[in-house]
Amino acid sequence: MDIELYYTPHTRSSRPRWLLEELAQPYHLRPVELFEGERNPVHPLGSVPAVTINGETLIESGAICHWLADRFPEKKLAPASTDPQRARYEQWMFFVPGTLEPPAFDILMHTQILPEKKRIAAIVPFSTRRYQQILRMLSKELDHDGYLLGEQFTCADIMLGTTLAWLPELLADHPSLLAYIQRVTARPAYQRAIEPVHETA
Ligand SMILES: N[C@@H](CCC(=O)N[C@@H](CS)C(=O)NCC(=O)O)C(=O)O
Repeated sequence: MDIELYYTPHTRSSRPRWLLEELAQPYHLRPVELFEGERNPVHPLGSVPAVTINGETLIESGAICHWLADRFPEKKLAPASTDPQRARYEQWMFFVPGTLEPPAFDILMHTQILPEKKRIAAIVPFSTRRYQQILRMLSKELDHDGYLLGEQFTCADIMLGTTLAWLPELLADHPSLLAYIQRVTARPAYQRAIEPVHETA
């Protein structure tokens, strides 16, 4: 399988890069200098990430991860469709982009990313309340030494771990989430996935 990942560090493209490292699947990194104004040439909106797999382009970090994790069942990063854990896996794969991301993204946009004069201050307390409500729920869910599905680390942990890392300062009151983040980011595949980008042939 020939995989090219269009990638900008510190964006949602960390998700497929981390997954590809967990899968030990060779891939070519195609750096996109998004923060310098470059657009992603293979994404219809110019965004990252995108992958091309044997020449076919796929966008949406969640869809890319979901699809890739299923392609390599022997790596156990996604329960099989017949596995009783599959329903919970799907729940978390959709929970992250559907429920956790929106308030986190609004906080980031209106405190860090948008130019100051474009930020809307009133959004921040509203989204912070919602985000903290979700973090309290996740803290209970992860009040143990494992992962979202228990002992088995899965692609859902990549979706969650990358998103919680956007706003580390908001995890301060949630020791179980701090411990979880430390646990998942200590993984060798994560460490490889944050290495500086070198375009590959
Ligand atoms: N839902 C999409 C969001 C893609 C997205 O908005 N990516 C951001 C970086 S995290 C981006 O490229 N922003 C610049 C742009 O879209 O112009 C995904 O998960 O892949």
